[in-house]
Amino acid sequence: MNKNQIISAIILFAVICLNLSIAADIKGHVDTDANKIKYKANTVVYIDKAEGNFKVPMKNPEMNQTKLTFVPHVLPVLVGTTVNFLNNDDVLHNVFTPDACAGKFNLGSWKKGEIRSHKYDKAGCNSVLLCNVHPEMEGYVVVLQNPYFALTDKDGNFVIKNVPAGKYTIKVWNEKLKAADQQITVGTGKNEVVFKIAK
Ligand SMILES: [Cu+2]
Repeated sequence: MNKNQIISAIILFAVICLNLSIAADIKGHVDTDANKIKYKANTVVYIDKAEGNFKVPMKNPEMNQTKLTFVPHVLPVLVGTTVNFLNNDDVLHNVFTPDACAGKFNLGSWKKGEIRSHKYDKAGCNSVLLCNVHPEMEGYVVVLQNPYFALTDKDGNFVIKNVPAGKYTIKVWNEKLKAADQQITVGTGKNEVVFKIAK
């Protein structure tokens, strides 16, 4: 390499490093009408599509059956993730879903302290979880194409961490309510989004 080639290579390397390092958090909240504030929590906010090869978490996320409820009520996961279903109650529980995109599985019934698992391999699948022992039990698994998602807290606040710079469509999923998609350019400005969720 001559001197110019070396300088070019150094500049190229610096530009690549700079690009890789530009990532930002997207912050915001969901708003709704006063009679629907309970739906502010458990809303999934997510980047619709992002490029990259994403790794599922080393440790399988857990969906618990505790005091006759699914905890968390809503579990967002990256496509390819295996979810562990753990019974924490003294009674038998079952887990099944009638949703085709999740494979209409029925894991059977099992007792306290035991875990059964299911792998979610279809992005865009929003599936309900039910228990055939307790018809009132209901939970959800939301399967996403990329790891840039967050679940709102009880006040509707969320933070999506470390989103690479770029233009994205950002969406919400809620068990009952909807909101219009929005466009966001990460890497410039404040990276804040407010969604109004409604019927
Ligand atoms: Cu049950």
